[in-house]
Amino acid sequence: MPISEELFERACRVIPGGVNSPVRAFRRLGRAPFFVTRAAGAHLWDEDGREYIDYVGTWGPAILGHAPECVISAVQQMVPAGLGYGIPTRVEVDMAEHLCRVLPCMDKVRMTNSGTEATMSAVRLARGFTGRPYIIKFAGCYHGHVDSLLVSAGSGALTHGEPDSAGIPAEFASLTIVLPYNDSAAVEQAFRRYPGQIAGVIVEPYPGNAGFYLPKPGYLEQLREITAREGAVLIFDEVMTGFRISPSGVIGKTGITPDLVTLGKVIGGGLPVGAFGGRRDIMDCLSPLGPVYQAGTLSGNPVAMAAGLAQLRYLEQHRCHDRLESLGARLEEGVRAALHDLQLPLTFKRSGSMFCLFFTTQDVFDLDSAMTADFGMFRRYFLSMLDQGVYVAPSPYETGFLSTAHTEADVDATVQAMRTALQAAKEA
Ligand code: KE4
Repeated sequence: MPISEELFERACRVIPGGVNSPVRAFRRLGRAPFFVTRAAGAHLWDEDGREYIDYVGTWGPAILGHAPECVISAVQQMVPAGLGYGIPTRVEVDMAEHLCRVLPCMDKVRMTNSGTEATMSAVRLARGFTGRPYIIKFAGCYHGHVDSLLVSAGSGALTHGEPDSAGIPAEFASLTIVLPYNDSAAVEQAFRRYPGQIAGVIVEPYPGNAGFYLPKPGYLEQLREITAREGAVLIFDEVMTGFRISPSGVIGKTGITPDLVTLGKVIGGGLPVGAFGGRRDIMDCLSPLGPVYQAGTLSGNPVAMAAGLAQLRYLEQHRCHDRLESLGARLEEGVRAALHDLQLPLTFKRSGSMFCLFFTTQDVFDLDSAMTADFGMFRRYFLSMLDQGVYVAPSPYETGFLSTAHTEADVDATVQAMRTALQAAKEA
């Protein structure tokens, strides 16, 4: 028996589903997940010695590839001084100043230990700042496993058919208004229906948890205009897109300024980090200054800060986003040529280093259109890619990520593998 399968059997006896996060389980793919032993650059190695080109990248953090030298050495320098103190440190100030400099909408920022903590805190802050009860989110957008936001959620919840998790009382969910993404009329209607009662709107500005797709022209601008007019807090959840879509995320790419932004993944360099920040008048409602309580034993952990800051500084100093765009364009060109040659008009979406191949011929711009994808075809494609040594996200409702560690040879080999995998998926 392969070592990964042995490990998975052991894992399933002591960890629910054998995994510490559901989307890792390969549940609907008909095989056990592989267990990784080592990762470097754009490549992974599993317990059975197999090597993979990696397009999951720890679900986003590995923008420089795995174990980049700049992050490793920053951690090695920090660790001898201690692993954490629960006392303020210089590196937390350095991180906060970096984030506030790069993201002009961020007057102040608070660190957390995950994206979930960041979105949970941002939503509580919006309610505390406005004194209003309701929050708008969008179907298919995933903001972590926050009770009030696990309603029509994406990512693993969608993959496993639990977009509305058990364990969340209807009373909690009743204060969450779920609307279709890319439909500003629906947002206008919600504000007419709940005048003066909506605390905020939280949105993945470029959604990456029902596959990856993009806002229609003007949509984000309309969200900004409506929330400003209505006095509601606009929260951009850039946990996935922050520092990836551009040097300053979707905010930098679009020039739209939300009131709050949530971050994670890239800003931790691979270690557990999240953050939320924005307008001073809103952020100053947080304890110990104001009445909105939020806390975390390991928030701003110096080792995690050192890792994240090293990655952010490297990104800024080495114009990495030009490289990511160049690799992304090469991948897109190869994919579109393959789809053309195979007479498979499947939908492909990309922005920079984020991309998704949808197993549908319909255009994709919201959850309903993303759900027209054929899961069986995806499964055959995924298994063939894995057999060929290419690891793409084990769900059609996730985003693919390139890193600066991917090479042209990696991309070309991936496109070649896709041709084989698509042929297999098509013929079954
Ligand atoms: P975490 O709590 O998983 O650090 O972050 C939650 C989160 C918040 N907002 C957005 C836009 C996110 O994409 C996420 C987490 N992303 C998923 C991948 N689609 C994490 C993977 C997992 O759940 O294992």
